Amino acid sequence: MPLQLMRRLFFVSLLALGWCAPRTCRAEPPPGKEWKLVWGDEFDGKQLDESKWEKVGDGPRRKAFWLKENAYLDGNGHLVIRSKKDGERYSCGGIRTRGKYERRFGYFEIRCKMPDEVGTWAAFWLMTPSVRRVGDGGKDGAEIDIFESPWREQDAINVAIHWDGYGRDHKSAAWKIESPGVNEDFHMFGLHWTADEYIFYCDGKEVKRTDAGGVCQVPVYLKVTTEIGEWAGDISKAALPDYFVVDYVRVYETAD
Ligand SMILES: [Ca+2]
Repeated sequence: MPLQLMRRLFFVSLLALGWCAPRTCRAEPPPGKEWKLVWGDEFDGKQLDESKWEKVGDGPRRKAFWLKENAYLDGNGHLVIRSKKDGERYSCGGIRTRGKYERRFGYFEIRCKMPDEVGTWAAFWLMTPSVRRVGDGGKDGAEIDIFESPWREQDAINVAIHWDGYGRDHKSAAWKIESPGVNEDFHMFGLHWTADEYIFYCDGKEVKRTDAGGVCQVPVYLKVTTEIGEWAGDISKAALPDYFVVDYVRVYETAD
């Protein structure tokens, strides 16, 4: 068979299997509803849009630091969150919409590529100060982890809900979700949050449905971060700098 024909057959079969190029692969919100894009950031341009986001830091975070300088755009349509070591100090960073964009309910999605090294975990999460209110479960405020990725050497992510603070009364529900290939290339992680339940998605596929804690009924802000901590393994074994790369964050609501 001529080489050209073989190549063509190869790509045709990839298309038949649903393969698409990383930059052009676009998820849609869950089927069965009419969705409207109401907020988002494609991270185009050279400067982070600070009308939408605030950089976290500068300050200690767990045993490392969050520094503003570690969150920046690469000029090619991506947010980059860097983890690095200066002398003995490890740092990483992130962005959040606190005081700039807060909402309840809807479909929240990120498309991103994990860091390469052990010791850092990437996350897309929703947060509100009222997560600290004890009583009334998570209805009066919850931390909703759309995905956390502490496992460089396992094909899995974590999804979780936390409520009633982080002290004596802290409660949480978490699930380890098997996700083949999650540490390679770009992937989409989504949450459909209604008044009655949370539905988590990975690459457009439902992976968890829950109302743990009682579903949060108050507005939250969005956070995209990297953290350094033992949960993610031993940072001293990491080749730094390392990068968490985000293609977009989008929020949809039902048209009705
Ligand atoms: Ca509560």
